[in-house]
Amino acid sequence: MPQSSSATGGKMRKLLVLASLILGVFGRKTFEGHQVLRITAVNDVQISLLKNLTDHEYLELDFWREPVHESLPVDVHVPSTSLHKVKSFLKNNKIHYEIMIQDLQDLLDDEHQEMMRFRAHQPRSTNEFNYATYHTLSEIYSFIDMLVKENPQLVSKIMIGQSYEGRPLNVLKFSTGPNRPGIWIDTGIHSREWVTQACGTWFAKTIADSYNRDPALAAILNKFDIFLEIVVNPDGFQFTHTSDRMWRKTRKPNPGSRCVGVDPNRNWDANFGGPGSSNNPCDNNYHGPSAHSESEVKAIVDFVKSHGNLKAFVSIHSFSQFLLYPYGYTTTPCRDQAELHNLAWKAVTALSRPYGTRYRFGSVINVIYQASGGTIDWTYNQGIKYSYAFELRDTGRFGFALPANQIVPTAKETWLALMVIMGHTKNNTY
Ligand code: 0X9
Ligand code: ZN
Repeated sequence: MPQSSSATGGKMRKLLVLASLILGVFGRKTFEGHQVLRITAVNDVQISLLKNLTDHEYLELDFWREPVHESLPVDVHVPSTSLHKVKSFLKNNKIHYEIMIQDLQDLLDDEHQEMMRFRAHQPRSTNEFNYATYHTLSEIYSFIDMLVKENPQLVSKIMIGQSYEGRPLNVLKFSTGPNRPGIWIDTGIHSREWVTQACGTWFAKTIADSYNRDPALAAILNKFDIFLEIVVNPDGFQFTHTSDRMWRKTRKPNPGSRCVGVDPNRNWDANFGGPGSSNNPCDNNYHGPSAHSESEVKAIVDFVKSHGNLKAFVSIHSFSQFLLYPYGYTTTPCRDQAELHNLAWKAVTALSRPYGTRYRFGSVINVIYQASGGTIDWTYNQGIKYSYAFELRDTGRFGFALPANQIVPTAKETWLALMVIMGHTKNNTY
């Protein structure tokens, strides 16, 4: 009896190992017991201690907001296996921290359940589409097709390229006449920033519906085409749904490394490879082997160049509640800093109106940190004056796991800021 039970035990163990291997390959990564800590450093010494933490790869730390200087809190997602080590390190160095997210998996379970509640219902039109929940990639692709079908005079779909894994890179074009200058808006370049793709769908619907209702939007659309790419990084987005909700980068393998993916917001030819980007393929800020190495980035580069007449370029991220303009790679102010600053102030003022949401604004390097190879630095240097990046809600309570009930309010307030930027672009383009 004991013998056979231990034999069964051995088999069981083998089965368990096999199951966990299969789960490792095909399953969804769990974040059970993972916490997000908010660390407040009070001086340079503590900041550099925190920066050193990033070198310890075995800790598998995922910085949601990186250590830069004392004025900004550091948010770090810590796996359960590293929690004890990280907390003792902080205590030993008298660095203050608080727990922002007790158990990341609890939040993601809520998010998943909320998505499942609506799963049974397949929308037959963009009116039936639920803007207040998160959607899968295929749901967003169907949404795009429905919107085009419903508004053939106004909306069309352009495929500007293919992702590394072969998915279409779809851009919605809103146009009321030929040969117009263009305004570009993108969401989802970082795949885990789910509120951005969700806002992208809301913006698309709003543009399609408001052309006949909102004179301010009609005035913009009578002069400009609007291009909207809702899922810039579809491979990453798909991966956040199937395997790792916290995936940020592209999904291209890196030869010679076990780590996959490039940070598409470090991959642009604007001081490519400079400070504020990493040459380590395992890093979340890995710049990639060369500028525009990622087909998702190259597709936009080719589009911008071949269009040749984009007047505004707005790239939407989350989180932190910032409105940013160039530069990220240098402290040298950009030529249009005064105008961009003023316009940003007007935009965040409009944004605060419905819910009182407060944004900081300024250049990337001043407001956040030095970042090389970023989108808007490249577009600005291409001559697109109104180049902006948003970091949407929130300021860290939920971070990338923003509850779905905040999607529509976030979209509504952001839309007001976008209208200010687009209106100004219209009034100042000749
Ligand atoms: O690090 C980044 O890429 C951005 N923050 S995020 O948490 N969304 O990843 C900040 C850089 C902002 N600069 C540009 N968007 N160009
Ligand atoms: Zn981002």
